[in-house]
Amino acid sequence: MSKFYLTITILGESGVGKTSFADKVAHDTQYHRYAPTISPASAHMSLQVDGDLYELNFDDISLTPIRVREPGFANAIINTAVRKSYAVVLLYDITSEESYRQVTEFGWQYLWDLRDSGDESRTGDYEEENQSETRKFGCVLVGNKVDLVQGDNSDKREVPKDLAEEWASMVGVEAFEVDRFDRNVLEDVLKALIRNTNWAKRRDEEDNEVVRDRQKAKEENAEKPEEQKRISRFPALKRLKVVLTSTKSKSQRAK
Ligand SMILES: Nc1nc2c(ncn2[C@@H]2O[C@H](COP(=O)(O)OP(=O)(O)OP(=O)(O)O)[C@@H](O)[C@H]2O)c(=O)[nH]1
Ligand SMILES: [Mg+2]
Repeated sequence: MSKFYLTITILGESGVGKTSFADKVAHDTQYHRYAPTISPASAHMSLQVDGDLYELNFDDISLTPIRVREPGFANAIINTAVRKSYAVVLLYDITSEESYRQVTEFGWQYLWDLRDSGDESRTGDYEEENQSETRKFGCVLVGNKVDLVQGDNSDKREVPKDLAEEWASMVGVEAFEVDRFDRNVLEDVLKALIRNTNWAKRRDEEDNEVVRDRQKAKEENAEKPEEQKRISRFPALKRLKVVLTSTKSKSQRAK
């Protein structure tokens, strides 16, 4: 069994239940009183997935102060944490359409903008580092507080389940609905996230391999004499050269 370290970023508007999610799944505790998190809060847990052991660390990060550019908010630290993250939970509250819209529009854009602008390598928490060209990440879309729309309270739902599922499948992630009372469902979310993260990491490795191969070919090519360079740029030239040489020697023999 291999052991991996992974930091999971929980991203969403203030009050959607980021801290509650991490506390419930990591410590099986629930806080009923709302205490806004003022800096990235952390929780830890171990989870076995597909025969491997994952040591998980949670960073919960509120989108609201980033979005409204709250004065004094440590954006540089947050940006670096988000840019380096391999695994992201996009969390919204299913009783708040606004929280869904912000996380799927502003939050999604924010994640990709950081990757497009980031020039530093992500160190992540995976054991094998050196991911200088990595930019993909694992992700799940999670609607929280499903307990609030049960039975007679169904009219409190502001985000239809199929709307979220449609968006999720459009961007290639899985969608879930959870609440802070059912820890098993939260674990299922994490397992799906870890699998998606491993998939993203494999795609990154393949991309990196292509980049390395191209670089190697370029370097090798730079050392070759001019004629060989032309041939390696246009492999058809090599075949043509063989044909011409054999035609030439045939016609010489015929003479
Ligand atoms: N009914 C219900 N309430 C929840 C659930 N999850 C969180 N809450 C409540 O929602 C409020 C906000 O939860 P937090 O976990 O503090 O939210 P947060 O996203 O960490 O908020 P910030 O730290 O301000 O960004 C608290 O009153 C929680 O008790 C849930 O699944 N169901
Ligand atoms: Mg919080």
